[in-house]
Amino acid sequence: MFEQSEKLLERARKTIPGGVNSPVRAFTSVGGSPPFIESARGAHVTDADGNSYIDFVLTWGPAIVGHAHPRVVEACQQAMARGSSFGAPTQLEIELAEEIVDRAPGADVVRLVCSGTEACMTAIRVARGATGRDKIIKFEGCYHGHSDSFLIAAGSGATTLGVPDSPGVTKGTAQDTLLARFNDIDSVRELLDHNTAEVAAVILEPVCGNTGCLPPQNDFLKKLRQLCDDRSVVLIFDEVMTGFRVSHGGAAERFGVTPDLYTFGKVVGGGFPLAAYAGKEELMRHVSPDGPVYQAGTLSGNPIAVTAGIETLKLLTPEVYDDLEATGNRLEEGIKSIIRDSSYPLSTHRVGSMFSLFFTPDAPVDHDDVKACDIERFNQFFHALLRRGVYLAPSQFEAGFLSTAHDDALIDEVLDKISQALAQVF
Ligand code: KE4
Repeated sequence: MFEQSEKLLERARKTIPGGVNSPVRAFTSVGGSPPFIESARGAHVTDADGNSYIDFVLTWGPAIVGHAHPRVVEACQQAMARGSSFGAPTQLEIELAEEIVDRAPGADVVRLVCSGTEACMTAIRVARGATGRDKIIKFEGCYHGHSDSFLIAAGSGATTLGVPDSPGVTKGTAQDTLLARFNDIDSVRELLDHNTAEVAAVILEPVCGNTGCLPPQNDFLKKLRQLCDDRSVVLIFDEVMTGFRVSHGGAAERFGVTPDLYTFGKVVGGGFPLAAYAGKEELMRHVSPDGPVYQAGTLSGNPIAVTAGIETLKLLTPEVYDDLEATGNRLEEGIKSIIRDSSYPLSTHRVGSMFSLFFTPDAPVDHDDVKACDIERFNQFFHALLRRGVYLAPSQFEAGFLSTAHDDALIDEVLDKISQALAQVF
């Protein structure tokens, strides 16, 4: 079933770390070797052995209108014929910036970059530059890309400083990152009390997507907003995953809480290397050349990527979000029905068109809960589904995504395969 992919992996390992250009693709956590994908269209991807899969990874979120949407392909082909990059301002960048400002509550100014990592790295630089403070608070289980300030593990005590979570990250960097617990407002307040006036920003995924899909609970975002206001701390929503996915205006619109700064990625680039940071005028005017906070990029605002982003957002009308909500609900209700009928120790979370099936009976509230899942059984389930032609994210700690190409028939087919795969592993 995977002969060609296995050969390609062996060859790839010779010249690329782990044979992949991003670690999660290597299937390290689920075991086995990854299918090498050759093409994708709509809700399906096809690998080097000709196996076709219903795709719930959607290149980790961007393919919300399905892979290779004809409107996006056509627009990018035309843009390519006009030249791929100019290193100069273009009207297209204004159009995308205006669309982001129009959608994201409280966003006045936008800077386009090439990756979510770049967006998040710069957003905290803006907060630090604007406040003159060094420390940031992030949350265990939230991922904001691979810049040093975010590759940090929790210190020994609840209020101790962070420690490096990767070789190459310095202790000095780690000490400026504090770790709180998602959905636990007291853990944030405690860090702020112990680090009075040193904290520039709190950054979080408003809906976690990097420890499975974990929604905010008990008005967590509203309480966080109030706490940041009370302490004059910048609140940053990392909406690289949720932005323009969980609603027309992202999580900020869905949950009615406006951050001071945003980061966007994935959907906003329509599958091309494009991301953005954005936010309030008084903060974003600190960014060079308006202000002294430096950030730059050769391919920032690249016309092909911007074209893909614009075309994707044009397709994402309010009605389309209603359709995505209905598709997500169909999948969620189907999974809940399987859990009810089988009594398997499973639970699920969904926010809009992102979801997770957790191998624990009580729906997780935070990262610790997800770490307590039956990971081994998830891994068996993952492979049982893959062999049935359903491609979930290869980790219990990732979220699944739906697109406009996932119609009811596909959802019903997948629910049947989920039932079969669960029966195989329990
Ligand atoms: P990139 O640098 O990978 O474009 O974005 C980093 C990032 C920032 N913020 C959030 C909320 C994110 O989810 C991400 C990247 N997400 C992962 C998937 N969990 C990308 C997949 C990968 O690392 O290969």
